[in-house]
Amino acid sequence: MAFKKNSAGQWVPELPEYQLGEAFGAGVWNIGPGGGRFAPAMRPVLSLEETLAHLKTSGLTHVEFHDTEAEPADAEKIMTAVNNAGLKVSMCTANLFKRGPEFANGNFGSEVEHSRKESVRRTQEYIRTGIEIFNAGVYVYWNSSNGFGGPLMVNYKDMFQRTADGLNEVVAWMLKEYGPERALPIAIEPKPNEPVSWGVPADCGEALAIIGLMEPEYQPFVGTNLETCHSLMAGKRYAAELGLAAAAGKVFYVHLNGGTGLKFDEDLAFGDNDFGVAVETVYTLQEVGYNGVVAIDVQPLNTDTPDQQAASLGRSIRNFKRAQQICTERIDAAKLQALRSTANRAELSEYFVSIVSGK
Ligand code: 3MF
Ligand code: MG
Repeated sequence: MAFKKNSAGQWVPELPEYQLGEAFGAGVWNIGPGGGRFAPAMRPVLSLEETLAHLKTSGLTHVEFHDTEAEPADAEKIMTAVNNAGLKVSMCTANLFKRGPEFANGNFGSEVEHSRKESVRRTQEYIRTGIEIFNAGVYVYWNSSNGFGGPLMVNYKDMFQRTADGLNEVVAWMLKEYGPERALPIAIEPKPNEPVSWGVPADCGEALAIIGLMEPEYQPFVGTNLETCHSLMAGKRYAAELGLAAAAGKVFYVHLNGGTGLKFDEDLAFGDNDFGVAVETVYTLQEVGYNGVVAIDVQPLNTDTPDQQAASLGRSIRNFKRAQQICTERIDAAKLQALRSTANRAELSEYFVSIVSGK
């Protein structure tokens, strides 16, 4: 994508423009055999073409790749398959977590110089792929193993600054190689833990703080990609995190899914377990004026059969559209604002439940 200067002469991202709910994206990793440390694979491995076909028939318009699913050297060939499937690439992201031991101890913020250098190199390489081959909308930096595992394992002050410095180095390179007009918006995806005990940045606030530690000239090129479950894991309300990022002009992308409380990263379908969160999320996306791709980051349920490979994705989209219809048909913005101004929480709760329940 690109950046343009606003009337105040500041660089702002030219994000893909859609009607909210017109464009949905998902990573190829959202479909597949499943399985992990505590469950076996439940479904057959699919080819790229089969995966893309499942995405398309589930209502997706865009696809996301890690550089481990779409290596730079294979990107041209893969982009042909994406075009043949009638999809576009909304996001690309270097896998700085499941590639090798070099990232076991973090990435941009690591105490290990080789890890920092390799993180920057992999990120630059995939931003190049995203600009030159995928024509991606954004690049996402998920903190993943960046953080610390226990007492005094890192110099805390340096870790935060190093994470900002890694982003400085990537943005400086990107602007030199492509200029602002071709630069790819970089969205930080914060997560408080997993795979590391304390992830950095843990939430939206820390992501914005790290952007604030960057060189001022590079800050406009970095924003956020907030994920529902990650906010839940951080003990935050997702819609409030969206509001914070929006107040800073930093909602570059979103990852929606669902969870059942302060637990692990469940990556459940959006709206499945707390439809009220879905309604509040959609209304807040409307309130902050988000009109980019709505990306879904979910995992199949371990009971999903081979023909239910993309069931969580399709249900997430249907739940988003259900929530959107409720927002359109049942929320009177003026009445809600009037209730907010009275700070009458009983009335506000009554109104919200009447909206969600339709009663
Ligand atoms: C981890 C995630 C990741 C990131 C992905 C893109 C596998 O909890 O959510 O999904 O979204 O790596 O950065
Ligand atoms: Mg995610």
